[in-house]
Amino acid sequence: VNLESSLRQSLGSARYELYYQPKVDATTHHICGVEALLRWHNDKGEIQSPMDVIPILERSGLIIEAGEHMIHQACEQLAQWQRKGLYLNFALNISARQLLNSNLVETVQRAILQSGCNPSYLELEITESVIMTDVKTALDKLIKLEALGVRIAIDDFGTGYSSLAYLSRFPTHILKIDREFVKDLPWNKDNIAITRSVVELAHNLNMRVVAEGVEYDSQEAFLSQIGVEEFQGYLFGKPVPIPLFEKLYLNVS
Ligand code: G
Ligand code: G
Ligand code: MN
Ligand code: NA
Repeated sequence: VNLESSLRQSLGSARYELYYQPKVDATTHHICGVEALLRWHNDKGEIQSPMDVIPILERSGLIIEAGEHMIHQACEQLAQWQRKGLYLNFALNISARQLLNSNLVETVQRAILQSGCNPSYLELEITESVIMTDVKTALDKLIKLEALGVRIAIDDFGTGYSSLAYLSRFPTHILKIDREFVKDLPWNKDNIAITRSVVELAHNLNMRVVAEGVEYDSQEAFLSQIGVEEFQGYLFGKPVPIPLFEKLYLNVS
C-alpha cells in the first residue's frame, strides 16, 4: 500500500512512537540528556525506516501535524521525568517545514504550558541547511523560541555550506557535529583538522558541543581530548522505546 496514505491515516495514533537515545557527559560518562527520535509502525506492525518516513512526511506536509503530536508527547515525557526529579536535557528534531511553515512557536508554547515541563531542559535540533533555506524566517522563529526558554541546537553541523561564524548570529546554544565527520576519526587527517577547529570555534562562541555517531573508543578518546562535552552514539546506547530506556539508563519504576 501507499506509504503516504498510511502515514496520513495513522496520524495521532500510537503507531507514531518516540524512541530515546542517551547522550552522555564526556568526563563522567553519566547520562546527561536524551534525543527523541520518531519511529513509525507500518501496516505489518514493523518499524518502517525513518529514512523512508521522514522525507514523505516532509514532502507531503504531514510532518506538521505529526510533529505537533510529537512535541506534545515529548513535553509530557519531559514533565513526567522532571516530576520524578530526573533532570535530563531533552532534544527533539524539528524539520524545515515545521520551522518555516507552521505555527511552531505557538505549538511549543502550548505543549510547555499543558505539560507543565520546565522548558529550559528542552532542546530543539535544527539542521544548518534549514536555517540557510530562509534565513529571515528562521531567525525570527528562533528568537521567539528562545524567548520561550528552550534551547536551540544546530544538528548535522558540517553537512551544509554555512560557517559557524555566520550561524553564531542566530540564538543557538548547542552544536552537534555530524556523524559523517565522526565516522572516520581519528584516522582521517582532514576530519581531524575540521573537527578540531569546529570545536574551538564553537567554544569561543559559548556553545556546547555534542558529537553524534560515536561508535568506537578511539573516536571517543579523540573527541574527548579536543574538548567535546557530550557524546551520542551506539557506543553509549541506541535509540530504544521508553520502558527500555528507563530500565537501562534511569532508575525509575
Ligand atoms: O532516527 P534516525 O534514527 O534514523 O533518524 C533519521 C532522521 O530523521 C534524522 O535526520 C532525524 O533528525 C530525523 N528525525 C527523527 N525523528 C524526528 C522527529 O521526530 N521529527 C523530525 N522532524 N525529524 C526527525
Ligand atoms: O539527523 P539526526 O542527527 O537527528 O539523526 C540521528 C540519526 O543517527 C538517527 O538516525 C539515529 O538513529 C542515528 N544514530 C545515532 N547514533 C548512531 C551511531 O552511533 N551510528 C550510526 N550509524 N547511527 C547513529
Ligand atoms: Mn538530531
Ligand atoms: Na544529526
